[in-house]
Amino acid sequence: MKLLEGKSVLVTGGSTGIGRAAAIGAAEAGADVAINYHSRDEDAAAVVAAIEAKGRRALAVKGDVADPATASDFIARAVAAFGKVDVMVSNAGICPFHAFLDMPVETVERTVQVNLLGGYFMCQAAAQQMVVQGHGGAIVAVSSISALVGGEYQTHYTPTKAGLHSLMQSAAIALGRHGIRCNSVLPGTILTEINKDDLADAEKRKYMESRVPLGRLGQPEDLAGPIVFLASDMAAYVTGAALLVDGGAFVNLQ
Ligand code: RM4
Repeated sequence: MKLLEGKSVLVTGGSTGIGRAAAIGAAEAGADVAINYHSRDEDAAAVVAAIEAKGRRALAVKGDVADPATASDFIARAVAAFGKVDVMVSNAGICPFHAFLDMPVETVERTVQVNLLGGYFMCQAAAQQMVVQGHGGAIVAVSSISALVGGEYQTHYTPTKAGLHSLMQSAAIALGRHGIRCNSVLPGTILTEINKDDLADAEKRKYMESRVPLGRLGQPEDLAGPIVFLASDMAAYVTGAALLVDGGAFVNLQ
């Protein structure tokens, strides 16, 4: 029996990076998977093909998570395709690295809208559907090590990741009576589109690598197992929790 056999799993920001790895990992674990994506049509189609190649049903729905209507549309389309929503992986996020003192207003607003409000609307819409279905569910937010530590060029971003972590804690309380579990993963530095430019600086990349006890930066696939676990019945008594997936970076201070 696979961990997510027969489940309907939704992933936001599913065309690349951690979202893509979570979507394919969920399909490998036996789930039908719907992805939301913002703009990369070809990448989204490739994820759909990868899921179908595993013998599972797949759906890609385009939309900007900053718009609350995207969440209701995504849920409705997934229900039309698979009949239900069992798991929401709220992953879509941006991090336009920028200094604090001259951070443009639009950059702050967009980052909060996508990362925090987008996550809020998606999790809320998924929870509403799960409550109607009446058989519980699981929500996994892709927060970050940045929920716990700062970043000089991430003053707009770290509060959104702390916010997602906090959202899972409050939602765990609000939804426990419905059998809906809410947890977050806190990835460290994972090599994806979000930090490609930032890590193009060879010195910075080397420094970041040197901070990781396991000796390497993360790959998106490093998140698939932890996300599938939290989404699955193996984590039936886990809610309101946050799981660092950072190669040990967070504890490596002294
Ligand atoms: C993470 C952490 C990583 C960075 C990403 C964008 O939380 O700060 O180092 O690459 O955010």
